[in-house]
Amino acid sequence: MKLKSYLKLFKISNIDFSKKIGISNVSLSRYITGERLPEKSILNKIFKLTEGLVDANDFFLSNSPSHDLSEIHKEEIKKMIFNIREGKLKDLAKAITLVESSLKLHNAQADLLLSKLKHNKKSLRIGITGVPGVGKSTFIETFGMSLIDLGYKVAVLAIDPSSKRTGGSILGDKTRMMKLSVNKNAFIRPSPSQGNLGGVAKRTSESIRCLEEAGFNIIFVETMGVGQAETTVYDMVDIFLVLLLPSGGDELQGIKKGIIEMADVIIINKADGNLKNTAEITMSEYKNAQNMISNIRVDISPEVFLCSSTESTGIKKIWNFIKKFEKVRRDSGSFYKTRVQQQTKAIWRNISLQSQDHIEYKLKSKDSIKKIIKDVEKNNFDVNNASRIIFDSIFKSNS
Ligand SMILES: Nc1nc2c(ncn2[C@@H]2O[C@H](COP(=O)(O)OP(=O)(O)OP(=O)(O)O)[C@@H](O)[C@H]2O)c(=O)[nH]1
Ligand SMILES: [Mg+2]
Repeated sequence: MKLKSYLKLFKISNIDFSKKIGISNVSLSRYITGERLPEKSILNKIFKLTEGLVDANDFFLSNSPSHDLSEIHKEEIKKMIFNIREGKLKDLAKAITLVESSLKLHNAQADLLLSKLKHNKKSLRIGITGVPGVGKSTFIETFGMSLIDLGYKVAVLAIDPSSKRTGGSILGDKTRMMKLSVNKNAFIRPSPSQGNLGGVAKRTSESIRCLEEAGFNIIFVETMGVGQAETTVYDMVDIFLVLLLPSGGDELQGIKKGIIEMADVIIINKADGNLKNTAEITMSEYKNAQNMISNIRVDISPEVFLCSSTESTGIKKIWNFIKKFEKVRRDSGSFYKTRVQQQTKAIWRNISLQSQDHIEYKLKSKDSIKKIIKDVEKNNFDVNNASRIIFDSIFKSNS
């Protein structure tokens, strides 16, 4: 990063910094403005002092990949934020499109947008998982409508990197959530159609922030309970609901091992018609199998409920428990603490994502790297040395 940005970020004055590296304040200012280039020994000192955050390239290369937005683009974002706060859904949709986009300009605009959003401490983020067809969308429709009746604003996002959802995500979600999709207090955004799980997850957490800025106070994140996406969703929500079918154990239902242990609420859905009895048996099985349910949250234990999303039964009890869960965790401080921990996890998730992109798009196409790999293939070079050289070219640092 540029030295100027470093000093600003760490709130270090020019005078203090110049003293630390043993130069005059005037010289430092010249390095910062680019009027002069620091010599090797000074560069070394700056590198060490900033733990590698500021290196020689930051002085010798002009503004690396330009993230500078024109005034028009900045103005556009300002207006967008204003409109989002006014509750204009068109601007909200545009903001989410920016966040989901992979275009460089959009990324820069999204960065600016996200930097201006407040941290919403009042919203409740609810993760919902379960095998395809268990009734997640139908549950969200019924539950969401009852929350709107209570005065909440409800948003729905879906995470599914594979896009193998029944009926295609847009059509599937909107037809399963007919009433919500036309309600002015609801907003449904189907899963971004492509990308790896990490990428989809990053865009989902950023979309959550946009939704909260627009005043949506209940955010549902729907995901299928068969893949790896659940832990990712778990790390971006406040409470995690697992929907089950009225039959057998979770393994029989094809739900991934470990997901039940993550549940804050287990819901046996489709407890209606001739499945009602089976649903009751399934519920008592789960209630009695407390040892199957580990207690991740220290302040409140998970509970099991029956529900029919089509007949709208059991919804109230579930909401009461969710409210209790929220209150207990807010009172104990763990609610917000978990959000903070989730942010830290998100930082590392984003970094590993960017590293993957860097390797994929920048590194693999370099002629020098291609040559090293060819040499390894021809047995002229060993794997260990080759990986070391490539690794060093990513992380050029003494540390
Ligand atoms: N009898 C009964 N049927 C239900 C209930 N909830 C959902 N269904 C039906 O189950 C089918 C699947 O419902 P969805 O809500 O699309 O299920 P989903 O879990 O969102 O499915 P995917 O998004 O494909 O993973 C639909 O035909 C629903 O009408 C319920 O409580 N009772
Ligand atoms: Mg669905």
